[in-house]
Amino acid sequence: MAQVRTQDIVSATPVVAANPRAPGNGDGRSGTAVITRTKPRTKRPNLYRVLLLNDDYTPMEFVVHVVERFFNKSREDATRIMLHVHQNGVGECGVFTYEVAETKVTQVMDFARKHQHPLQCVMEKK
Ligand code: TYC
Repeated sequence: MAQVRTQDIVSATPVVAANPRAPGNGDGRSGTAVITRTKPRTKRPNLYRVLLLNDDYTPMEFVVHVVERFFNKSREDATRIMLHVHQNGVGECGVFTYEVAETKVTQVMDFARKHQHPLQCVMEKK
């Protein structure tokens, strides 16, 4: 039996309730025990790419601004991403958990609509 380290106990799910009818021994405790799972079970979140789609009308400078503003990219990285989308039709701005990706898409779409540009932003499960 491997040593139990408290930092490995990631779930308090009882997996065994030992000997529930054990007689009391006068110590005031019930005579039951709960064994918790000790195997580290890390579960990775599902990840989503946030993509920009090319169109013929949104100004390049607007797209660069969007990538800087909502994806925290430098002007140089934002320009590279914009040019990649312009030349390839689609490009990745970042990879996020579901709720963060959804928020980015909504922010970009709202901002584009407010400025009357047809820019499209979508998310795609990795
Ligand atoms: N194709 C656009 C233009 O020539 C620029 C552009 C780039 C638009 C990226 C959208 O996601 C986009 N003005």
